[in-house]
Amino acid sequence: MAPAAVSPTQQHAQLAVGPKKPLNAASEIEAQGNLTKELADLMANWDDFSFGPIRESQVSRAMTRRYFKDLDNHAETDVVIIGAGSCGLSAAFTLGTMRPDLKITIIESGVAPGGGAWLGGQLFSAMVMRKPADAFLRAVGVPYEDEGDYVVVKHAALFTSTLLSRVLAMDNVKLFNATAVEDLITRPREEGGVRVAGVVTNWTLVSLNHDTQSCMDPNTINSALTISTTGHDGPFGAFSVKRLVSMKQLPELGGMRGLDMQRAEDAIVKGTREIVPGLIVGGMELSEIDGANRMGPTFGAMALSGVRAAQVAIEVLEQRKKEDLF
Ligand code: AHZ
Repeated sequence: MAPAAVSPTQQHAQLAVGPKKPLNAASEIEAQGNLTKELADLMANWDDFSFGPIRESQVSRAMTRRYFKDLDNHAETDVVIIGAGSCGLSAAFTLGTMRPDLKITIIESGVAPGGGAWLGGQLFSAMVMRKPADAFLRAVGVPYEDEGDYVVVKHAALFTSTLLSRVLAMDNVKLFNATAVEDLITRPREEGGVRVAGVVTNWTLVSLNHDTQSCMDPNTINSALTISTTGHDGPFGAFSVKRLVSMKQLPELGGMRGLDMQRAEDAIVKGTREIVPGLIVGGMELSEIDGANRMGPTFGAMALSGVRAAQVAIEVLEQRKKEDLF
């Protein structure tokens, strides 16, 4: 008899499959595809199968030991990237690849990194990138169809998951997701104004509840350089540039303008720069400073703004090291 928890849909699915010839021998299973022998052996012997033993505290310690070691290690970092959208991840990939000696810390407020790059426009699947951003796809290893002046990735999630997996596999990169940047660390400069010297963080769920609880103080990360890629204005978006205005380091925001693909993409890539000492801004966050157009569902500028942000970061780090400014 089927267990009570089996849903009618599941029962239906089982019936729909109909009687099938079981694949028993590991060699038969392996021959069906490119499975490893190990996995084929497992599939041929479910009766003998069981997981290795575990005690709950082992799971707890396996996670917490690593997390707190990472927090300790990344309390002082070379580069913080705020936001793991298409621009932030492209910056992380470029910087992490070019400078494996740098410690890179990504802070992403969402549980799922990737920002607006899991879908194309209007929730459609395909992602369009205008050339020459196809060079970035080849560097990361994302397949695409060539349409002449632009290329199409069959699903935006293929771009984002491939880029994310390349970034996460890097030894010099740590992603703290579900963590929001709530403020910037600043130091006064002799010439006037401030230098950004790191970020102030909190669990995003805490950040979202400051209005409902008494003060819940944040944590900090000191960084030689910060790259902000928090996207255009929204509940968390355009975070750093809005904060720079409120601390009077920027006079005002230009405000993102209407959609113009042709203009918007060049403007974002060309405008990627250090906005105040210690803070580089890339991606759609820039459109809020510069009053640049939006481009909607074409992502080449996000990838190449990330590449440029990484390049600017390397130049600034070299320059400041020479001037002994850290
Ligand atoms: O969750 C945000 C997203 O993943 C994250 N983020 C924002 N504020 C943050 C904060 N602390 C930590 N205070 C924060 N993380 O930043 C990421 C931004 O990703 P995005 O995809 O929104 O920005 P992007 O500039 O990489 O790409 C934008 C792509 C475009 S263009 C466009 C249009 O023209 O309308 N719309 C989008 C989404």
